[in-house]
Amino acid sequence: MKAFTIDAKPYPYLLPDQAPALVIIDMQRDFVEPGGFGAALGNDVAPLLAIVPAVRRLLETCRRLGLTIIHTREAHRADLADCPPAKRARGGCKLRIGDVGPMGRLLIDGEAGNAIIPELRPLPGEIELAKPGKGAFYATALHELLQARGISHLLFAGVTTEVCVQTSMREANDRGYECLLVEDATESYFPEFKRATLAMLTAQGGIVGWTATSAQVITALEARYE
Ligand code: TIU
Repeated sequence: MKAFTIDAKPYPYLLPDQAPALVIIDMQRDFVEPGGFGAALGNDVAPLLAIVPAVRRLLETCRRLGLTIIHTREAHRADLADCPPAKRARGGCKLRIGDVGPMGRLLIDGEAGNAIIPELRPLPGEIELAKPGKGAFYATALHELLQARGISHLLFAGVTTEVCVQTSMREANDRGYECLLVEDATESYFPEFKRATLAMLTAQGGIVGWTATSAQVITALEARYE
């Protein structure tokens, strides 16, 4: 039988019988729109909005092919019980996690700014996970949800490349998942950090995993699971 692979770096990524899950990290208004947490940290959010069409194409393909889809949000409880004081204090910004910004309380579950952007809003049946950390496995049920579905391969997209995406991919790698980051479906506030992250994940024979473009991923997924 033909082996189906994604043309990826540093070498082809083998697609298993049990399709990978798509994990979209933190495409929430807090990071992608002006007036959110990302902007409060002093960042220009415009580069992050630019990846939305690529993430959307990937999401639509995975939906059509029936893949498991996971959307995460970096979110804290309204009472901040799950936000370490050190995380809240970090950066010494005027607006901190839990403070009221133009889109409601920053990084608080249920606030307007915490919602996933409308273009990528989860559909019924897709998993939406609030996560209190940078990594998607920390203090969430993600590992158990994936294990229950027999999923061993993860395709990552979302923001930001070197913070929540990279942390989540490293957590997944340590738990035994075969991880691929979709290059044009992830972005950083710092272009040089994105470049460095893609390079370090795939260096040393794919020490953390693989990267490929959304076009390469979509072509291979359609060939394998259509
Ligand atoms: N600041 C930054 O680059 N990222 C975060 O704080 N969270 C995520 O990456 N989602």
